[in-house]
Amino acid sequence: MRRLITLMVLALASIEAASAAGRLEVTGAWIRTAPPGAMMLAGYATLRNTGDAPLTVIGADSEAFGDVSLHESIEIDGVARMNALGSIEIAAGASVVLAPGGKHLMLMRPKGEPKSGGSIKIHIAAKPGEGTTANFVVRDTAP
Ligand SMILES: [Cu+2]
Repeated sequence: MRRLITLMVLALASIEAASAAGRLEVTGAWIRTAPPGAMMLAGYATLRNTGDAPLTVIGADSEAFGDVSLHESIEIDGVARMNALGSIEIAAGASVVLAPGGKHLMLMRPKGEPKSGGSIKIHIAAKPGEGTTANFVVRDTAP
């Protein structure tokens, strides 16, 4: 009986952890292919806050890249530039789209060559909770 109760407590604890982690939903995740030897790629996805409280995306990381950061493309006087973003706020129930020409994941120093049709795991960190790991499909063009 004691063993059963212990198992139930463990089960409840893991449901709790899953709901905190599950508040960030990542869909349509993809990485644009780059010429061989490129040291910089970009990742895109729709980030949705399925929770009932605001969520802050605070960064990202992947074993496939030396560094992953949050970026935004902007145009100033007709010149395209990129800014690093410290974080991205997502209101309860809202989505933020990472797309070409806008916000994106800057993927630096790939370890190996991302090939079209392959997929790469990227962890997106968010608070509260632990964020989510998603499979990013490597593609030549936008889906
Ligand atoms: Cu960038």
